Amino acid sequence: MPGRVWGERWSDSASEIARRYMEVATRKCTLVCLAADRRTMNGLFELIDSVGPYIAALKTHVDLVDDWNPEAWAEFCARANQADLLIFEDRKFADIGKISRDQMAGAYDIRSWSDLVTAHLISGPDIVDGLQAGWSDVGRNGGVLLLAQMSSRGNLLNPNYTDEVVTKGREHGGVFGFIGNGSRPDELVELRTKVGKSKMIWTPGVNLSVGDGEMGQRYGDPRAAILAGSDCIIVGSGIHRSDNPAESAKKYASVSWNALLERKL
Ligand code: S5P
Repeated sequence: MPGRVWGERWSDSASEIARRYMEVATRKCTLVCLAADRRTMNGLFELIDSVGPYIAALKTHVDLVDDWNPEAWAEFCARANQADLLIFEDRKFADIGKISRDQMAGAYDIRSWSDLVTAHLISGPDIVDGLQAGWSDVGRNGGVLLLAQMSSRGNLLNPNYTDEVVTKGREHGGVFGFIGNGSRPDELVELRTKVGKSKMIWTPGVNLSVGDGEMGQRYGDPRAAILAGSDCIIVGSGIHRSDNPAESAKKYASVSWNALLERKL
């Protein structure tokens, strides 16, 4: 069934986690990853309970939760698993391989509950091996999303840098895919051409209302992002700041799913 909607992304994918994502997305008819950027554990629980059915993955910033504690976090991850969600820690690792491996442990112990993490390739390709070693240390599998583009204005990820990231990341089995700029569909089309068919592109910087966000965040149309080659829209404020997060999540789910079906035709 996922093969029918995902086409070559399914048939050419060598990543177990990418297949898991495509299966969850197909089961729930949504290509939404919620950026759960709330700063209290209660706020996070409320969010996951209301929008869980309409999203396929949950993106966290574990270090911005004011009242974080290991017990509450374990409960949060258990609820995410019950809700059939991949857990994605957007830690944006950037250090040398060995330190990145150690940073997967530490107080937050990211390796033990994350399925996906983000990394910059600025320090070189060993970071991917370091992060993969982190998961191996606890007998788990995970996937790395490399930042190939960013949605924030004035960022330094120029086209040459993007090319380097894609060239190195495309061949690495530990790379699940790339973060692309959801606010610029034309740039996404180019990114998809460079990446080819077999790896994921996930895109922040999307919102159904027009205009840009705070502090240099740029937004684009979620449907346009999927049609341009994105496999998942990462939505934060558009859901967690709305008056009715469940209704908003449902809307993003249907827009994203319909765009995927349209892309196949
Ligand atoms: O280029 C990027 C990469 C990421 S991962 N731009 C981003 O905005 N993000 C993340 O996506 C950011 O850290 C935040 O959690 C989310 C966007 O949230 P929103 O509220 O602007 O939708």
